[in-house]
Amino acid sequence: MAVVAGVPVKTFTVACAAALLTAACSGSTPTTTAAGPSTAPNRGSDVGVEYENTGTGPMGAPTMPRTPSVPTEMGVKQGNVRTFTLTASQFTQHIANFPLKTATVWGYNGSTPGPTLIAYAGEQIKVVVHNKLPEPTTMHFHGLHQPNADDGVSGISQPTPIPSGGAFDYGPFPVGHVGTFAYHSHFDGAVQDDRGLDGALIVLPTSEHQSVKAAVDVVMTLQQFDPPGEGGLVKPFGESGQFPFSTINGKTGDASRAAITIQRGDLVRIRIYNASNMVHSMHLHGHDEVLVDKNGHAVPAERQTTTTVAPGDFATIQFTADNPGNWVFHCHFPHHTANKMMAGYNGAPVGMLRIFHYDTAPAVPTAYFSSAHYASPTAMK
Ligand SMILES: [Cu+2]
Repeated sequence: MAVVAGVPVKTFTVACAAALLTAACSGSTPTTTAAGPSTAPNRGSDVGVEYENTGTGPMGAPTMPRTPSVPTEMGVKQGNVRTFTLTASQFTQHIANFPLKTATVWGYNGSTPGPTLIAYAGEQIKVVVHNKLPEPTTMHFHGLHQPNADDGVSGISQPTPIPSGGAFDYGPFPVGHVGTFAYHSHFDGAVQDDRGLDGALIVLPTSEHQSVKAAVDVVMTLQQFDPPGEGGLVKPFGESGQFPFSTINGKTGDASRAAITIQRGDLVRIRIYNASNMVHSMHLHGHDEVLVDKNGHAVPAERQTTTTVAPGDFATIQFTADNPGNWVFHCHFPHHTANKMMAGYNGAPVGMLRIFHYDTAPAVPTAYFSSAHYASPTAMK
């Protein structure tokens, strides 16, 4: 049983039983009469000056980010409020090709990471979370400047977590400045986060200088899992301490089914969110990767060969596509590129890796995206 600030929070199992009908508990049911837009101070309301003031020339719409293997969710816009609905539950997901294919995970709307939420600077967001997990949960908005009551820390800013079967409305609150952010559970995190309750949240500018507009904008959430066997429920940290399956967007490289196609001359943007327990060192072959943004704020452009991303960090890197071919982008810890830890699985050579494929280059061998990869004597190992 989880205990937060001395309070055994798992005792709340039914939404607002009569004995629990307190103001805090009433907030655990779906509401249609939520308070109006927050007037709380919001340090993030300096709507994205960094991005919007970078570059020169005409302004235009930004490129819509895409998250390979993961849905994009724009929510429903009414007035200035964009409402997202997320359901936390347990399900089976294709995470790898070898030596197992599926694992039982926790996520949102049937995906781990959950859908990438897209909002625009200047908007307010509201997130309705339904809990279909077997235990309580909460949602925290990571990197945003939400009001304290919407921070989702069980037992502190959210006295009563969302009970199993319940729901909770977070916001509306100002989404703040442009950048790459995230959402994740803040209840029993060493279980819930490690089972997959996380996702990316992107705040776009309404317009940006076209000279800095990316032709391709991809979101990559880094995760690691320890399934006990085919289809099994992934182990939380306390049971495991080992995370032998290193993934991007919930899949090993081969399980992603497709390379990311780019064209010569493209400016390619990669938004990285590290939702795992470990540092990753993300490396692109054949190009300089340029760090342009850390944790939602632009940084002086820095050319580098690897980008170190700590747990909970965001980093945005870019590269100019000037070297046609099929190029891998991967964590440079060898046991994360492959799937191997001190204990657990051994022999799954493709982990936290994706391929950028120029449209003029030979196709990536189809065997790479299937179990046949492992039988090939020339496969990457
Ligand atoms: Cu790594």
